[in-house]
Amino acid sequence: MRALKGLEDAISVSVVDPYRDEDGWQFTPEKEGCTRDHVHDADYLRELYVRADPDVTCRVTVPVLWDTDEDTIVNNESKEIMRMLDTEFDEVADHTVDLYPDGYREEVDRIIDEIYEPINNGVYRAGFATEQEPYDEAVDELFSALTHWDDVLADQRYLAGDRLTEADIAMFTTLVRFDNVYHTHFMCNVQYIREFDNLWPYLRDIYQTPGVGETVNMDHITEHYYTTHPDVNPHRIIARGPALNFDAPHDRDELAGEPPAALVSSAKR
Ligand SMILES: N[C@@H](CCC(=O)N[C@@H](CS)C(=O)NCC(=O)O)C(=O)O
Repeated sequence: MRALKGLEDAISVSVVDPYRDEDGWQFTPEKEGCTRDHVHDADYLRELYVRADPDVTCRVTVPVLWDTDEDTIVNNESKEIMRMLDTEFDEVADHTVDLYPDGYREEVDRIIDEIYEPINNGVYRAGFATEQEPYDEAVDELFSALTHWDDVLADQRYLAGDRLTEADIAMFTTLVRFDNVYHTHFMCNVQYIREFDNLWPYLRDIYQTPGVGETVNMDHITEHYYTTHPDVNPHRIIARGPALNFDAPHDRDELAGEPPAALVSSAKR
């Protein structure tokens, strides 16, 4: 969302080490693709949580949106941060892009809610299940939801119809990790996304939307999941495949709708 809105100059991004040990998220700028903490040069993310609230007892999670004026955490819930970046920063955004447009808002909220439990959270419910029944239930719900959206996407370019919206970003974050991580590490192995007729081209379409693909670091994604959950993968071996070509043509532009004009023109500049 930061890239789609052109907020790179207004909001810096600090990238933690994808490997998280018992001390939690760490800043290791020497490692490929990682950065220092641009705001306070902390070694661990928990230092920032404590700075925001010395009595903090919550889990130390990413992402975090930090307010440099107030010197505190604004929010650590990704869906809410996504909405804030989309709707609250237009004065400092480089692109005139609105992914929560009037006329679509109810539908966008409905879809974000509808995909959260079976899809975004469903992969975690399957992967962290410690009994057969909850695993089966999560996998059933996950694949029936994916099949439903695969059908919907046969006739429309985006989840809410002909416009790219926040709902697509919410779906994208799960789909882009799916075949390399959730399929194998979280045992969501009924089908790969690349085997779905519409979800796979749709995933490539969102990936190829100017600004989006550059934010995906598949090495970080795979290192994080395969090395950080010892209960699930005690030997921390990183599964290698599959090699997906997210840049392959997708032909979704034959359907009604197109990426926001401001993105297309800024990509051509
Ligand atoms: N509600 C949060 C959950 C974030 C979350 O669980 N993040 C994971 C990374 S995938 C994390 O930081 N986990 C660390 C932990 O649970 O200790 C959101 O979706 O933004």
